[in-house]
Amino acid sequence: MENEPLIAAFQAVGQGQVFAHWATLSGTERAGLLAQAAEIDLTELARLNDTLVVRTSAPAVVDWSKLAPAPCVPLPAAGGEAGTWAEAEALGMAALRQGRVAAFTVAGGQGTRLGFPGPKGTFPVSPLKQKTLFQIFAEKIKAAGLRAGRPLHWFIMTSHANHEETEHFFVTNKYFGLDVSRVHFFRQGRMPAVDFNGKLLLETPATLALSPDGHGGSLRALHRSGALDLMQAEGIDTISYFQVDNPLVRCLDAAFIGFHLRARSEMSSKMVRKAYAEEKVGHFCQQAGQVVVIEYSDMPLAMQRELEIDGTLRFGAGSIAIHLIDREFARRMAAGGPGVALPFHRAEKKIATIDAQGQPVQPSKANGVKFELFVFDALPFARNSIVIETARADDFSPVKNAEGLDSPQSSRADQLRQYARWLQSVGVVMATDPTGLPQLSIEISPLFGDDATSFAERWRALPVKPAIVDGLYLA
Ligand code: UD2
Repeated sequence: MENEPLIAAFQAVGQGQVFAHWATLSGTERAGLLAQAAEIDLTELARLNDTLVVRTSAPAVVDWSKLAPAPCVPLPAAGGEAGTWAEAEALGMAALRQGRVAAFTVAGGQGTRLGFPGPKGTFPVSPLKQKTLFQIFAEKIKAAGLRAGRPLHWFIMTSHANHEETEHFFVTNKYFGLDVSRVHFFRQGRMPAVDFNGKLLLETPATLALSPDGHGGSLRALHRSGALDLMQAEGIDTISYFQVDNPLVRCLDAAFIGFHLRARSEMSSKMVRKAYAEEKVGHFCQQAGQVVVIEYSDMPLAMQRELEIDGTLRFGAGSIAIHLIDREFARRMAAGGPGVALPFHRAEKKIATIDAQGQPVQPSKANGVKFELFVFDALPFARNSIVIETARADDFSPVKNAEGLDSPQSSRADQLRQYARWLQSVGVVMATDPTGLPQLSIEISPLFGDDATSFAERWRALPVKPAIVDGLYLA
């Protein structure tokens, strides 16, 4: 054991406990543990322990007095110029027709809050047909491709824990009718977890406790997996980034793409007006001339509650984790280098580990720290970053919790409300409650219409209009 230089290196920095059960391990187990240990950058770990775990050096602080709300392009309904939006839409549509834009879903999260054991994208969410999140995105991407006159590419980031299951799900479902050669999966990276003293935790006597490196790990995973090179070879220069938990997302939104390209932005974002001050979304702010997102957990509550003269929230631009990312910007961020690295964040978690005897321990409260990268931390590095407004009802209703806010029930209701609005906009009389929720259970496939305009076109073209009854499915 002493002859193994890697073990000596771990012992030298006080992490020798990783090899505490070495004597009991088989040859294969030893090789596996050494391979995992070799993945760990001990210098980086020491820095993270210093800044985020035992906090011997002060963490970077925001100068709150200099923080301002970020400028945003308002929707036409909120004072934006309808002509500019139409121009942006035409520009974005042209880029889609040229095949310059790919959809990108980050699906490496563990979905712990939802309490669903499988990959989150395989969770059924649509009101009638119980389509999964992945199927809804697949159909939206297919619809966008049909509109663009060419099939579009879709990149999906998985984690070590859900990669095989995710791929298998697509195979079983025949890729939901998408061109197989245009659906690409790749795994995100992993980071080790530590206890509150900065000691690396073991998951079993022969394996470290490793966890996904956060959605910000997507930039380096895009690079490492060869996805960026593939995009370049395919003439894709713009990545349409969204989270796996949001069935309402407009996966490839032409107007958003148009604004992004026109501004020559390297990374753009969509925002919704926060529904209430304490809503759990990040805030788009401006700091030293750059767009930054300050998480709800980091911004003082008093600031979250600050009002403008007109009574609206001052920091009211909420981040819904929808971005457009320039391919070469992603490459630059992935390469890192002095001053361009994303910072790690500290997440206190319950981490399955073992005791001194090697027996499994399932903690009932947080017993350690995981390190995560956030994709929005790339914003301050991006040139010409812009933020545009989107209508929450047409872009955002995530499934995060088993019940209550952002749950399967709330998202189902939001999908039904959207169908009702689309039907009402073409003159169908449909009873709803005061929140716009119809009493009927219906569903509109993205392949029939994936926004109000495409829905209206298709509806008007129907020679015979269907009766609006419970169980109606428009496909
Ligand atoms: C995120 C944002 C929040 C708001 C909200 C909108 C952060 C810290 N906060 O909150 O500001 O925009 O979303 O819904 O991001 N994921 C991976 N790999 C990982 C971790 C996460 O792929 O290692 C994916 C995950 O599958 C999901 C997404 O990232 O699609 C969001 O992850 P989350 O559920 O941790 O984010 P949340 O709800 O805390």
